[in-house]
Amino acid sequence: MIENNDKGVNKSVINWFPGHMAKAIREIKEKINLVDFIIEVCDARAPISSSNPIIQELSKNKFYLKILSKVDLSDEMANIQYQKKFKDEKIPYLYLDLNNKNSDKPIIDKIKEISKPLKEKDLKKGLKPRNVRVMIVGIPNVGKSTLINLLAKRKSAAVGNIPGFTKSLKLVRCNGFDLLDTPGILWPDLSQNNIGLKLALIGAIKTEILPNAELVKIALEFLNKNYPNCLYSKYQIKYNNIEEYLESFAKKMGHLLKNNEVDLQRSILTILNDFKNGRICQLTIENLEV
Ligand SMILES: Nc1nc2c(ncn2[C@@H]2O[C@H](COP(=O)(O)OP(=O)(O)OP(=O)(O)O)[C@@H](O)[C@H]2O)c(=O)[nH]1
Ligand SMILES: [Mg+2]
Repeated sequence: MIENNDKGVNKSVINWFPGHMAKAIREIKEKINLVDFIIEVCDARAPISSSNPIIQELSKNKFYLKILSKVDLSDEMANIQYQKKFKDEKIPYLYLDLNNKNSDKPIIDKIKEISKPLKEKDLKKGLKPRNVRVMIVGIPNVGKSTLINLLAKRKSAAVGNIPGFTKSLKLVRCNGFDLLDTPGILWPDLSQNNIGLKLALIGAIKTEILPNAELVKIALEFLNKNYPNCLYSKYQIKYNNIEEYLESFAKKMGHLLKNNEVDLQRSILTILNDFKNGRICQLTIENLEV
């Protein structure tokens, strides 16, 4: 039996929106008038669902760049489709692996290109162009702090593979830019288009509050439908149904309890971790249907 923590996939029951996020949004709103430029970091595996409508609203009247992080974990064919969409919609974007130290140059070039009018305005007034003030925003765990460190070329911001790692706003100065790191923020209603589930599967929501038994079923069915060869080559178990799969998985991995019964909770967490850390295959989950 899969133990269900009785949260099911009834998304309204899950508290996606902990108190510290409301506080973070307040702080971001307070500081937004001080910045010229918003970089929204989204996850390339969910390029639409990982974009926060609150940020879209706040970015109006600011220079804006969308960075799709974790390109190394995403489906290359899907990336091409979404790049076309962003291009058609005239949304400035970059697809990047933020852990690659060479990713800094395209970002710096793009910020300079987009914020050129600001520099020209200063020069016209006979002033020395001031630092471009950039606020880095996005949902939790997408790589905002990683991006700051990449641009600053030092560990200025704390990075961790746990959503909600950054707790408060932090200013980092680096050549020509003032960068403001912010805590990851979600929005209160994630129920539409399975957004909450997608964000949970890519690691933007704390595992502890999730209905993991339901999520693993959704993850395996999604993989079996969209990336069946990857799923099979990763674990070499044929997918028929969730109960059988988890049972075989636990036995194969030696996930056993003291009484030799299978430890399904351990198997569930292993699969969900492999999924979110890109260890099963490069994938894009925007078209998730449940
Ligand atoms: N594979 C891969 N991992 C990345 C990339 N960018 C960030 N990460 C990893 O994602 C995890 C989260 O990175 P952070 O920079 O702490 O994310 P954040 O957006 O600041 O997260 P919060 O502060 O919780 O909102 C870390 O383990 C990073 O190494 C990327 O482009 N590719
Ligand atoms: Mg952070």
